[in-house]
Amino acid sequence: MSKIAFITGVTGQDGSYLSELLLSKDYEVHGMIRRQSTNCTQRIEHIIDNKNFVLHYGDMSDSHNLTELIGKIKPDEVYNLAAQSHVGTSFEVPEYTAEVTGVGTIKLLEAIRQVKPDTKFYQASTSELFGGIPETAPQSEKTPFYPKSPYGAAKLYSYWVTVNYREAYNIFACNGILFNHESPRRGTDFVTRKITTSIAKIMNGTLDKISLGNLNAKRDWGFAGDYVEGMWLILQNDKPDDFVLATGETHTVREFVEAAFDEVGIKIEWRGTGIEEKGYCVKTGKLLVEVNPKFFRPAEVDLLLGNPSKAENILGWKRKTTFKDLVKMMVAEDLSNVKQSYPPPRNFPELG
Ligand code: NAP
Ligand code: G4F
Repeated sequence: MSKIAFITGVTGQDGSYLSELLLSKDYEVHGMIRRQSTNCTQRIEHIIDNKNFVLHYGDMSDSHNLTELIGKIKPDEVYNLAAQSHVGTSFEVPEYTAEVTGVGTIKLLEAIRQVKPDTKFYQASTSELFGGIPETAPQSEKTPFYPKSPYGAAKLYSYWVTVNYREAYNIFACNGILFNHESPRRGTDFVTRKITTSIAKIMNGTLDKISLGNLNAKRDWGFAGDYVEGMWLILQNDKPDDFVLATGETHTVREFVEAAFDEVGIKIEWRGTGIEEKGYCVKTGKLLVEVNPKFFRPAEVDLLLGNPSKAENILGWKRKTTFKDLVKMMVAEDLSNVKQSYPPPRNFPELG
């Protein structure tokens, strides 16, 4: 009998990679999608006709719908990936973020408790829980939490209700505390993909320069494809537990910019400081990167650097993709997207 998985957030970056992974392991994969007026299935288009892949309409704000889906699907494993996942946007829609990214989790856990309590539950927790306090780096499962955004605070609630349902009701409920993971499928309003899509447009002649916020922020960036394997391993462990998944390496946004331009043969020279800092092409002197304070956040997470030792020792998980290979993969894919389509794809990095 193949196992049955239910994924919320199946149309997102991680949902698409996780679906592929589980289908390759002969799972029957059920995914929840939101009804939208435009197509939201871009990332799963290639698997939508797979006979073991089933989509259901739903929303994290609708507890009746979640309860009905758990009853109908009777999943062995639930992966709760749905969220308003953009940290900057969470300052603009804090209440909505709390509702979906926070309270949505307890709606799903309650559905499991009431309808099918032997379901294994994975919660997409995040390094944003740590708040990037420099003295605490590298951050592990033992590092105290200090979220710095409505998103982080909503995820903190979800983290604790996951632990609580494990302790109170004996549900196999686990947190994956994942550090930033990226890919060619990353939303274009996150900084890495904003940089790589913008570089593709610059090379195509349809954009002059990239406007960014805080260039000094440091992130522990890995490849999403590696991280979904970790999610699956967390639910295959012999007991429910919480795990950090990270690379153990950190880079500034500035370093990501340099590495991405390097892939198209452009060396960046930085001049000026603070909001006057600008990046120029060493060869031509052309202005390619500027700072725009509109992308600063009301509170910032300065430094994320994870310690994945527990996952490495207990689950045998390890990231495979290096920082350089991740950047290479993302730039190459965006360059080929721009070449393939005319007019160039419309995305909205200016909102990120
Ligand atoms: P993503 O690309 O933004 O995907 C989010 C998913 O959630 C999308 O499928 C979205 O659907 C869905 N969603 C949003 N609001 C919803 C609602 N009200 N009801 C149902 N579905 C809803 O995020 P991701 O990068 O794949 O991340 C997956 C999860 O891991 C998220 O919970 C995120 O917070 C967490 N996380 C991510 C990272 C990272 O670096 N990527 C690190 C740690 C934790 P639409 O397509 O319809 O918008
Ligand atoms: O790419 P970001 O928007 O990702 P952030 O805030 O780290 O959050 C992501 O990772 C979390 C895990 O740690 C997830 F939980 C969360 O769901 C999401 O996937 O920003 C990264 C850094 C920030 O410090 C931001 O201030 O880049 C800085 N940044 C500088 N300029 C920018 C920009 N971020 C964005 N989005 N856009 C900019 O123009």
